[in-house]
Amino acid sequence: MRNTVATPAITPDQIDTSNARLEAEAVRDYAHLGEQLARRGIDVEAVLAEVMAFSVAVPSWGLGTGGTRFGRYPIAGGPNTLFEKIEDCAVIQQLTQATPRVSLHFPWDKVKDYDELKGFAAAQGLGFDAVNSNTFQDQAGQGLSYKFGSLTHADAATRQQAIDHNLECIEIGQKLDAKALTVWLGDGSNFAGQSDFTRALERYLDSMAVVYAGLPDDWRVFMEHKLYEPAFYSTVIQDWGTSILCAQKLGPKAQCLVDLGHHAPNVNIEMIVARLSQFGKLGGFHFNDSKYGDDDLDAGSVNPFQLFLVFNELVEAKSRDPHGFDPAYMLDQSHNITDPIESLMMSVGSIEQALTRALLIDRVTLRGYQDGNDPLMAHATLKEAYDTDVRPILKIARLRVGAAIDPVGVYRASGYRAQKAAIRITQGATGGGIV
Ligand code: RM4
Ligand code: MN
Ligand code: MN
Repeated sequence: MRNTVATPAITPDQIDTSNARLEAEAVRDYAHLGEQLARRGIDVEAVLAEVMAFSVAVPSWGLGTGGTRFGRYPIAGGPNTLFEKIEDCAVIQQLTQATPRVSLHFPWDKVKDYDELKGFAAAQGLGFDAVNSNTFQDQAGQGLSYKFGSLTHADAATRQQAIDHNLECIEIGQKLDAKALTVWLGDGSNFAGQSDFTRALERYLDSMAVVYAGLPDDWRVFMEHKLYEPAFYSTVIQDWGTSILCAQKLGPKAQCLVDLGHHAPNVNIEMIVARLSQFGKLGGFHFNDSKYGDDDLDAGSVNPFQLFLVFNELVEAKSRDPHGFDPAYMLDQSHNITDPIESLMMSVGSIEQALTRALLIDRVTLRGYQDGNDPLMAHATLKEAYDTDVRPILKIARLRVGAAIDPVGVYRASGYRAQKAAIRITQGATGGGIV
């Protein structure tokens, strides 16, 4: 069921008119696929139910044209304030009905009145996901600089400032009914010898223990590892190994967050997912895609097979622990040459597609081939699922939840961005964007 909002930017009528045009074909394709899947022993309605229940959070910082460190190309009608970003998130939610939560980043998203913000979002059918702290930049008027680190800084007062910021994020998050804090920190070094690896990690653990102690009972803290950048010689939380060690040390509320772009090229990320979930430490996900580094490209746009393999592990983990396994799914992308609303909606589709294909894997047969040492047929079992065109399932799922069968088509036809261009100030193309 579509959740109805008072004054939607895209009217239900616009969605229904477009759906009415596409429905008959989608229904036929779905029936045909259902028949094919039934021959494979799969109940298409059960798969559909899982796809309909899936949701992923949208990052506030993904709504503006993020750009690269070399520059930005803002679009006319792009959002300037958090409230305008929320408006854009509402469009994504209306058209996909799969993104009911927004992930905020502080201090970027600080506002005067969080009740007002919560009400504004709720009126548009939106709530809030994990809050993100930022100690990787200095803010105007900030007392102490993070140039040489934040939570791991050699100076105790600087560490305290970073701790206080994280505690403040928790406080704000509580006002917004968020249930998790994500900590990604840029701390590291640019020169061999600049930093003592062990002492830096000790300081990290000491700082995080204070942040951890500030978590409400029903909250979690996610530690997001990243191989390099902005530090180019060493990073304190550089990989999942360091991340899980710290999570284990801190306690049960501490878990690891996997951002798909935060690994060396060719790293087996699906295996990292398996390892973290086996030990109950997979807390969350940042979906995006990459070719070389933390490229923040649209999810599934470079390597959809990898995304499918990641979802294979997620579906497997869920089947082992249906009630306990509950990672926070979020998008984390930067859009420089596309309209962020379009990119984010396409990404939601790619993620749903990967999930759907993973749900088609015949796990009993796969296990048989694995244990019978038949690598070729084990792989063929995965490929059978991956090679299935699941788009009819996605279309029917959208239809049933009241979303648009063709979100980008309805969005373009609505003229939303042009309407916003008439009332929003278009920023100049200055400065670098999010890296
Ligand atoms: C980082 C990381 C974080 C995000 C920032 C903006 O590379 O992915 O999740 O908060 O970028
Ligand atoms: Mn991230
Ligand atoms: Mn990143």
